[in-house]
Amino acid sequence: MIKAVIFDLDGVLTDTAVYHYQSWKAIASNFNYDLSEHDNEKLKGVSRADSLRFIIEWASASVSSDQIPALLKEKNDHYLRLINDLSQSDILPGVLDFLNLLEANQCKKAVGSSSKNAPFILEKLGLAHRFAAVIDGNGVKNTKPDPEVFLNAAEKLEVNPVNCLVVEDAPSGIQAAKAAGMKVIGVGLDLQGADLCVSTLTGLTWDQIQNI
Ligand code: B16
Ligand code: MG
Repeated sequence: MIKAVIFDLDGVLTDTAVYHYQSWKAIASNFNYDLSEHDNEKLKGVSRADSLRFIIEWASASVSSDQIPALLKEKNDHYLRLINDLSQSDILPGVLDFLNLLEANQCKKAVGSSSKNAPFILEKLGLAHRFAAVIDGNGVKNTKPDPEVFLNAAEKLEVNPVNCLVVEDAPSGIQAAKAAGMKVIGVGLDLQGADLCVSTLTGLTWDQIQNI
């Protein structure tokens, strides 16, 4: 029985992936590396610091450890400029109806995101008040694919992990949810390991959720 749903943020509640991509592309160009969309897929759900590590490795760049904080700040400043105009109109299709469906069935709701900008983005979207718990990149030691973010959310909601359903768009997040012992809906194509794959949350029913 599903008693709680834990939502990933970027790629599930809103599509900020394109802004992460543009910001990382600018950072990668410092290393003369042309970051492809294929590369960017591998960064979805991955923390800011780990994403930078991947890009440095792909670019075979030599970057000293004291340059890292400035690069992370440059990336985030760029990203924050791009998401400054985010609003309720940027909530992905089906999300509001799905939240209403869960509320009508007394199902608990949380956010489990790798993003340190999650509280800011939820405010911009006007969704912050819809979740009983928000666990994000500020509150975990180990980010996805580690299960910590989802286990913390389940603990905060006081729901056993086996009664939790995660909604994710990234392979790292699906791995994290499975490692937490939870069911997963994958939003997007080719999401291996998800119990159910959908292109959007539109039209999902309470029965479907319970029979995942
Ligand atoms: P930030 P999610 C993840 O959010 C993004 O998918 C990933 O691309 C990003 O690098 C990560 O958050 C960290 O984000 O730089 O804002 O702290 O998909 O787990 O909600
Ligand atoms: Mg995501």
